[in-house]
Amino acid sequence: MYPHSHPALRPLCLVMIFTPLVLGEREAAEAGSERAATLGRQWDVAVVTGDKLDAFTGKPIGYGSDGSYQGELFLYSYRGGQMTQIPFQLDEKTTLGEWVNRTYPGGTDNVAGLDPNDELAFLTRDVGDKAPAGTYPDEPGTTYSSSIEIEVADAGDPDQKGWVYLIRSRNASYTAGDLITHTGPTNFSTSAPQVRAAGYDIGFNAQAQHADSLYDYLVIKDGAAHSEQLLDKLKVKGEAKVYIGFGWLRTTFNENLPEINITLDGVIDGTVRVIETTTRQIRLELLGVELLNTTVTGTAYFHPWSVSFPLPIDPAELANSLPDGFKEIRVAATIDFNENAIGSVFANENASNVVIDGNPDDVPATMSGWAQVIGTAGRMFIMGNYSVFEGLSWCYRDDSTGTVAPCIEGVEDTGDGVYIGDTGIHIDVDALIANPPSTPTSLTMALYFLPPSASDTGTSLYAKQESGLTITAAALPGVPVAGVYGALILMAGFLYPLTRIRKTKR
Ligand SMILES: [Ca+2]
Ligand SMILES: [Ca+2]
Ligand SMILES: [Ca+2]
Ligand SMILES: [Ca+2]
Repeated sequence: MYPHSHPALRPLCLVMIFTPLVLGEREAAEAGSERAATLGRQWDVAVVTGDKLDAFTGKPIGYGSDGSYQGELFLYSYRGGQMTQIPFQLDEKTTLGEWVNRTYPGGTDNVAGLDPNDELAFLTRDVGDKAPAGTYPDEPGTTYSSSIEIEVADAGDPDQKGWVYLIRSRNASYTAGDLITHTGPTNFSTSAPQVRAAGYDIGFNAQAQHADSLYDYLVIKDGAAHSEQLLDKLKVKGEAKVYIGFGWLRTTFNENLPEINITLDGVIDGTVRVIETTTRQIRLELLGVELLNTTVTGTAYFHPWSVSFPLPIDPAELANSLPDGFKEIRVAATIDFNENAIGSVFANENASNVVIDGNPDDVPATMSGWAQVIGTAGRMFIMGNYSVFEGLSWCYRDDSTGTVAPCIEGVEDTGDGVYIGDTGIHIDVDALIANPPSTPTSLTMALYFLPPSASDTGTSLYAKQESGLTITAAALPGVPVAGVYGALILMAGFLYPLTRIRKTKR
């Protein structure tokens, strides 16, 4: 390593090389005990609404028809003493609260520029240190005018925090990459849409019929390497008592019946999230009589390592909207794997070390806030705000012979016809309606897809989701007037009134 130095001197060379480095680190730690980023969130997307960024209200945040960012606000993280641009996106909502779909079908906000309900999204893993006042990026030829400091803290442990900087520039460009893509199609019946993210690919496989179905394709990625497709499919089973003229009849259904037609209403394909809005037209016919014909609009949020599906369930509203001729409704929504998941291990709050092997297990029906499936192909977590709702229970089936009773008795199983670690929630709609949460809340299910090498567990990830984030923002003073540019600006400031006076005199 040091061919010209005497062997006895080599340790000294090492000391000389490392001393400044060690001192540098110590200085940073001492000077910045409150300034170094400590937020331990690897997998989440943070969202800041425009009302917190009011110093930049009205500033351009638009995207070109090719998806390129055309706005004047850019997001930076301060790390290693430098401002570095990080992946971010700015999504707009209309005054009606509807997403402005810039990818498909394309539209514009009725309030131009940044306004209170527009959203800035970025990755929590990208937060950096607190920057000294007046720190701006050092990019040759790029000028910056002002900055908002955004602090992101773990609401459950406020000592864990980090910062990002939203900085205005008229001539900067977006350089931070794209971590997620919504693949092409806008028609579910003729194509196989997927979301391809840094941590996973999810959607429909090319062979299936899609318009009346649910996802059947999932790959958890580990870096660039793809592992096996893990999903049999997402499934829905249900039962209800239906009044048919002369009395009540128990009927059952799965996701293939009633008739479900999915329409893709809109897509925002950004760099850190994809927002997909769909309408499902649900039609149920029994003995030739149409019993139900309704539409449900849903929005799915795809992030680089997770997907969330907030279901706008207001039990009071649900009670009013149910058709009169229905009662005793139960629904189960589950994720069933294929044989590639065999050997993975399932656990939730009430069961541990449940090996997915196609042999039945004893998993209690007691509700759990989270579940995990961990195997060589990756780590999957299911979690939600289930604890605020009544009437929920856990449903788990592992049985490669197809003989175990389904979560809802008598409902024909879909997909490959066997259960491989089929797991999800069962909702007793009557109990849900009878005991509504004190404030209307969306039932949100989130799925995380992490590489096998991740150390997260259901317990640790769920605790973080439960506590949430506290985000505050503060406008910083403008760029200090300094150097040649400062002199030029000052000169221009003096000359401007003079030129005005001269013109007035003419
Ligand atoms: Ca708006
Ligand atoms: Ca706007
Ligand atoms: Ca994208
Ligand atoms: Ca199956």
